[in-house]
Amino acid sequence: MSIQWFPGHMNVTRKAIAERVPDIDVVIELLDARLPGSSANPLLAELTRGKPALKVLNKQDLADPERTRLWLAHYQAQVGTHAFGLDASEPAPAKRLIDACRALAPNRGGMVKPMRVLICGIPNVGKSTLMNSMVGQRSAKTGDEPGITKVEQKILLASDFYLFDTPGMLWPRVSVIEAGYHLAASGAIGRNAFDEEDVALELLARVRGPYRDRLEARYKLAGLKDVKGLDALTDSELLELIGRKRGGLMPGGIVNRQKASEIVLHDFRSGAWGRITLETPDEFALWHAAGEQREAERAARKAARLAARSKGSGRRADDAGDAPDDLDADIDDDLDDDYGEDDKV
Ligand SMILES: Nc1nc2c(ncn2[C@@H]2O[C@H](COP(=O)(O)OP(=O)(O)OP(=O)(O)O)[C@@H](O)[C@H]2O)c(=O)[nH]1
Ligand SMILES: [Mg+2]
Repeated sequence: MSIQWFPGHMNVTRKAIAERVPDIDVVIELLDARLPGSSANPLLAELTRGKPALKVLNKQDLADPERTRLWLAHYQAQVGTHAFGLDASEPAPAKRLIDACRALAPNRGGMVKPMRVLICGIPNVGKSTLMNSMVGQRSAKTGDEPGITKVEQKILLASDFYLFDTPGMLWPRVSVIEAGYHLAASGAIGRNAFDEEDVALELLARVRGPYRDRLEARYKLAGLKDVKGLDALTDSELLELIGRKRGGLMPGGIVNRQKASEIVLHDFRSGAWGRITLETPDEFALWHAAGEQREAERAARKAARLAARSKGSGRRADDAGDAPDDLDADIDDDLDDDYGEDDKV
């Protein structure tokens, strides 16, 4: 099942960014250093195409330094892309960022041609925190949940330098399934739009290989006598064990899987497992290719269905205005693709 979250206010943000972009000199896209590939918004890439851009891997303090190096090298190798790691809550690196903006748009500056910088990225990635640290004061509201910033905010950094903070935005179809889980795990997706247990299980599956020692240390799993070895546990059994260890028990000794899942998500988000990154550039490239393939197959299925239907009714496949039964079939098809046959309601 894939996780999707594109509520109406994000569509409003999309339009607002599209309107603002012509007047922008540099775009700063904040990525989450724990999930750089998954947090790169393809919709933003489209909206800001052609503008000098800086990719900032934020929350670096929570990410695996080794993997951050891989991602920075990956982005630096791309023509026209400038990337660097940052911990948005620290004031010092803000100066680096301001200098980088000035270098990208050297013809801007002074009262007549002030620099205009747009800060954008997924919800909860730290846009407002970064803006505050660049300005050197708490101008924008921040908070540890997605959707804190509701409307674009313009702030004067210096008399010749404006910053625009934008509300977090995702994209309508997250075709990389792993990306949906990683976004949910990071706190970028509204809590009603995903199942915590699904996400916790996927998260455990992702980290138990490369970061096994962290899980063992956090939940004191090494050398347990009463359970089979950690490697022999399924993800579901591992979740139960964590619930048991962390007091997630209900009467009768049954593990409260919801509570166990919340513990797992909280521990990841707060950095209690140590510095972890969920994906490498190579892994993400494979997931991305699989996502593209799925999208292509989906588009082909839809085209074939429309062609068959228009043949039956004598209408052209690209006729505008589907009949109600066509619409139902389209929605059914989307549900099958997004949620699988079994999950359809
Ligand atoms: N550890 C860590 N936490 C950070 C960093 N940057 C931001 N945060 C925290 O992440 C949370 C979200 O920060 P915001 O600045 O509100 O994020 P935003 O991108 O503006 O979020 P929306 O406006 O909801 O889209 C807050 O709890 C911040 O304190 C960072 O570099 N490291
Ligand atoms: Mg914000």
